[in-house]
Amino acid sequence: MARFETQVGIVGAGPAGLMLSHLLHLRGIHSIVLEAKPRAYCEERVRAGVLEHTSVEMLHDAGVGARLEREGLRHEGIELGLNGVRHRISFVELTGKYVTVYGQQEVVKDLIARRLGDNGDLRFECGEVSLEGIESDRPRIRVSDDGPSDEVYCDYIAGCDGFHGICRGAFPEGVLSIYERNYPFAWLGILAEAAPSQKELVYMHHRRGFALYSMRSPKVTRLYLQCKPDEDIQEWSDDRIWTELQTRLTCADGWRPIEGRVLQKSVTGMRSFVVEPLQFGRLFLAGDSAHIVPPTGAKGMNLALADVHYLAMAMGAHYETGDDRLLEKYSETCLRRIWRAQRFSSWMTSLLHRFENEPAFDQKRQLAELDYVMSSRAAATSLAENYVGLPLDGV
Ligand code: RFL
Ligand code: PHB
Repeated sequence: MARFETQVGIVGAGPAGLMLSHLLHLRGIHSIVLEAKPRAYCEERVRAGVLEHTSVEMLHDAGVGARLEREGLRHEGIELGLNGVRHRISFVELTGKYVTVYGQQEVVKDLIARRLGDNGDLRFECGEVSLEGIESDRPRIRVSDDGPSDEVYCDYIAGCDGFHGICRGAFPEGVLSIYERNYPFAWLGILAEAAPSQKELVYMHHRRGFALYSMRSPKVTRLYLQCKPDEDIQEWSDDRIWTELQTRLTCADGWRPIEGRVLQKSVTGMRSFVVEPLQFGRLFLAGDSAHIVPPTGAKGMNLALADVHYLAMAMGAHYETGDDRLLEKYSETCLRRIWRAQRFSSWMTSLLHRFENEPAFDQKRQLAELDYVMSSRAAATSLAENYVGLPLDGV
């Protein structure tokens, strides 16, 4: 059995764990990151694509924004569509801000490269992890591989291990309150080798179900279709996917996505989920380990980055001045932003998806809501302000 010492033990090398490790390093705080999967898996997993204005600034300020600056696609608005008619919402005009399309795996690659460049301690394929002594002032992470287990002694543990991780489960029974909602649909997503046929994202409400047109680069598009929650991907040939995408996305003015080779396809469930509080003893949760939003508002990765921004600041105050007030308020500070993002994400989801078996009244109300957002500057400004991201100082 080997014994390691660090200030902060971080479980998970997704955007939350890696960014936390980097932000702590900038403050002179040592961390060890324990990741179950291989490095290549973390760097290739296709997930989020939209970075809020706030997240872009955070990455720049932390000195990890150079490639993002060069390769990220600046989007000054989005289009909302209703049965083939599009309406543009201009973020720049309504808020003075914009978002950047840059794949989550690119953020992860940049952070891994930077941590390793700074001699950071990242342990991929770490084996099975369990937590001990989170109520003591020297909690431990036990790591068991084939041989005898290792122990990582820490001042604090950060649970950045995503929704299916183990850290949330390490809270004693009865401490956590769970708030959740499941949706009666999922997203079938594809990555296609096809040039974007227009510059901005299109969120389309269609009578056959929601569709989203997005992209990753000047050569790769990313598209999603609302589907059944238990949809079998095997039943979706590439032809069937393209036909359905064209049916839902083709617009009255002739715009349609360009087709290309399907590089990857998957089905993602939709859920809203929050646990409270985010901290118990010396264990702090951040990112998807504490909350999930449906992807319609493009908030998940951004929330993960905001959590660790607050956590690094709070740990910084502890080590620099011995002031623990920010650590004590960590959960409350994050939850305010998390609930605002939950509100926005569930609102965008209910605005744009088709809810089968919904009373005719609610279907009419939904169409009136879309009409309102597409025709009122006040309503469009509210959408834009939330989409580009609320300022971090204002929580
Ligand atoms: P992650 O990225 O899930 O990383 C957690 C890491 O922890 C590891 N792990 C463990 N390691 C050690 N021991 C264990 N026992 C472990 N258990 C797990 C995992 O291997 C993994 O490497 O969580 P994190 O860092 O909190 O980041 C959250 C984001 O990944 C997530 O919120 C976003 O991807 C959500 N999301 C979107 N967010 C956006 O901000 N904008 C978007 O446009 C957007 N689109 C999306 C999305 C998520 C999607 N899917 C697939 C869920 C689109 C989709 C389709
Ligand atoms: C994506 O490009 O993957 C994406 C974009 C916007 C969303 C969700 C996902 O709301």
